[in-house]
Amino acid sequence: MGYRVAIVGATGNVGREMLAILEELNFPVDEMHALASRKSKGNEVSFGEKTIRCQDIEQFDFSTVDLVLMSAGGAVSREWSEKIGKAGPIVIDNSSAFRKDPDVPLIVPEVNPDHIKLAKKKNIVANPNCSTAQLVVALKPLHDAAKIKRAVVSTYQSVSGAGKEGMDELWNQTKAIYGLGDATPKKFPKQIAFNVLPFIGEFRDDGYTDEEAKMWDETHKMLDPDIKLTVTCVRVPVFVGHSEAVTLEFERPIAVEEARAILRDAPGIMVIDKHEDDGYITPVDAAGEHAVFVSRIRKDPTVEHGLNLWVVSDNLRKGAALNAVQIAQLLDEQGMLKTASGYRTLTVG
Ligand code: 11C
Repeated sequence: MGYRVAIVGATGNVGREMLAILEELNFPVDEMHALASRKSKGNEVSFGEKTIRCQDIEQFDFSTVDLVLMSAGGAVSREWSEKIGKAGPIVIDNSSAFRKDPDVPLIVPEVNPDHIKLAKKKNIVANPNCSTAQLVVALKPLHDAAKIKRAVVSTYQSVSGAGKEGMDELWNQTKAIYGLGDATPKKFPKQIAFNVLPFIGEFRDDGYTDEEAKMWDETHKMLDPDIKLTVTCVRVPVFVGHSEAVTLEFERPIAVEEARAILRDAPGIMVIDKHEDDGYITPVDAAGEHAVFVSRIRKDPTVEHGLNLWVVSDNLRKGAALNAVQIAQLLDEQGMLKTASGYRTLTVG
């Protein structure tokens, strides 16, 4: 017996990945519904061998499903997620709408699976921002080992973080710059092709962007509010895969070899760290993969107990769709998801 699942935003970059990953990981699905706004109604998406036609969210009866994966942006989540939760199913929400809500758990299963019980409060679980998800997977085992006091993070974020329109803009501008069309920026505030933009999201009054603030707010909620974290988020002309240069200062000594061994043993992490041409990871290598990759592990000699890392992951997968499906698996393991005929057997205590 499997679950009746609906995906809101099924035609977007992340919605399509959610469908693919539910299938790849054999998540027990009995019924799949693809939902979208009225303008995408009737569009088709694939789920395994099946083709599913998108239904209008306004016309859908959410009391007929067990699990809803939301990935249609903050405005749709703010309008719908609480209503859907009250109708019965558990909502895994990929937007920023509920991440700071104290009654909603924000979950990366490798980091804070114990927070999942809070999902009962509103029937909503929040999925973190892509750049935070990969960061906390890498920080958690090192924090457990030597307690991180301060982290300095610079991101190199791909255009797919800004959705299909972001990918189209990089593609079209790249062609246009070679004389095949209009290179005027539309999705991004400045030209992204052959360029680097030190700005993602919206400016706040303090000069940081909301993307930067999400990274410290979410890290504090999931991992430890005492970690001092400062961030610069940068958009780069890469289609898929976010990269992060991470500088860490620890309370206790931690050697490079020890950190490498800890990361190698940690869930969800793949260490690729050799001092040779092919001994590090790039976003092109990480695209389509499930792991958070860590390379370039080095001592930072400018502080007492410091390390530098390079962290890369597929932002559409671990940064969004994969993490959402892993949350669904966690809810299933914890016996927190109902099927049409009651709760499935508990598989984990
Ligand atoms: C980006 N990280 O790369 C953003 C996209 O809060 O879920 C994800 C925004 C979010 O543009």
